[in-house]
Amino acid sequence: MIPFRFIHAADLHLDSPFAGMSGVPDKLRQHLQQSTFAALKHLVELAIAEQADFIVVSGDVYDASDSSLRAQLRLREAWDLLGAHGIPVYVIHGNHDPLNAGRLRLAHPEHVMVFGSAVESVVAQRRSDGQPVAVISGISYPTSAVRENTSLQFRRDPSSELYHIGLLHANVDGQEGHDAYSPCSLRDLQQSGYDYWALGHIHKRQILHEAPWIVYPGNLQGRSMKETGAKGCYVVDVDQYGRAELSFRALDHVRWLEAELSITGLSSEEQLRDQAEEKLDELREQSEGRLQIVRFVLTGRGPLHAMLQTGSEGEELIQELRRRESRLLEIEELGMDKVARMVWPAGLKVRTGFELDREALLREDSFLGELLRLADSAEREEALLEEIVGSALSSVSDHRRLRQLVREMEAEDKAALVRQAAEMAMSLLTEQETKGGARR
Ligand SMILES: [Mn+2]
Repeated sequence: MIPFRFIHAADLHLDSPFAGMSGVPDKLRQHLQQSTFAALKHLVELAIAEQADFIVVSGDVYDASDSSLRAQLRLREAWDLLGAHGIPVYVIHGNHDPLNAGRLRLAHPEHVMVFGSAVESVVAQRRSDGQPVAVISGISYPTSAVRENTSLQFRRDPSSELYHIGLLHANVDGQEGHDAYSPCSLRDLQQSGYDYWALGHIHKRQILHEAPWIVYPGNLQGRSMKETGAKGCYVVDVDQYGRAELSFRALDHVRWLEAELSITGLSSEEQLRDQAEEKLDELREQSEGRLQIVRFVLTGRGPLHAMLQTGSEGEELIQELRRRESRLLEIEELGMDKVARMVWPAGLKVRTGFELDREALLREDSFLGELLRLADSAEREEALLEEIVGSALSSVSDHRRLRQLVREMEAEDKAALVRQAAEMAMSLLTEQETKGGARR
């Protein structure tokens, strides 16, 4: 086999509207609305820099079937730039941008192959010498809802020694949160004889199987709090033995994330605000030039818990933090970069608990009291600590590396584990009792 390199991307959702973001400054909204285009630009730049032999795009190029002219023109611009660098693109359409969509039919440049509504196969070449390296097969959605298992239509060419790549926009094994379009099982794909399934549709990045590779790269740009973390594509290197190596590359222009903030040990709202501001500044340091949108998840237990139950206090905190972030927009010296330096607080999730009287619980004649007393003793008696940690971690003893890690743990680390477990048990058990009604 001849070594080659390709890029696998999916779910570009170009020109996503980002509706429903309330209280966002105009500049930030514009930045958001540009984000899917910026991510596409990053994809093109990456392909050029990495000298990829080709790119595969596994559906949902556009966000809406009546995609804007703007989206089509920007895509064309990106394809043209790739064409100028001699990089072919293989594309399928998905449920968001089916073939029957009412968009204008811009002719595709020659180096862009768009698959039709029945499985087609083409041979891709290595750019440096034109040698054939892979068979690429794909199928597009003719309409927005495909209910049959189209993966069964893919057939490996038995006479071909080339690496086989299948492009499919599908829900494998009925993953939640996405329509069950083009439903198929992992087994269907494993048994197909294909070497790499370039999937799209599920926006969460995941490698379902290695050799054959069954891969969702996730979408190129997160679009809401449901799509947190780094978003991008995979660069895939196939070596002379047909072994692939995948490397994820972040391409997102805006990043959505959740940040945990503990109220344990805090006694005033002012302290909570200070902690939140510190967290925002910490995130800003790691921004790498990306606008970040963050939702705080408040955890821990303490006096602030009761205050946070009213709802309005949390909302006021968020407003206060937004006001502080908005001030960045007024600093002229930052120029165009100021939006990218923002860490916008999108909201608050309250997962806190009321303060517990640990001392009283320790004296209590109950399961929880017994459990806390045991945890406390374990901190003082090494043999007991070893016994508890040993039995709790027995399930990892089959794994050589994990077993080694457990063996290397200091007594202090083990005690911390037991302490954490006791805290967690305390939270879970008391919460259950509170939900269930009367607490004795
Ligand atoms: Mn999609």
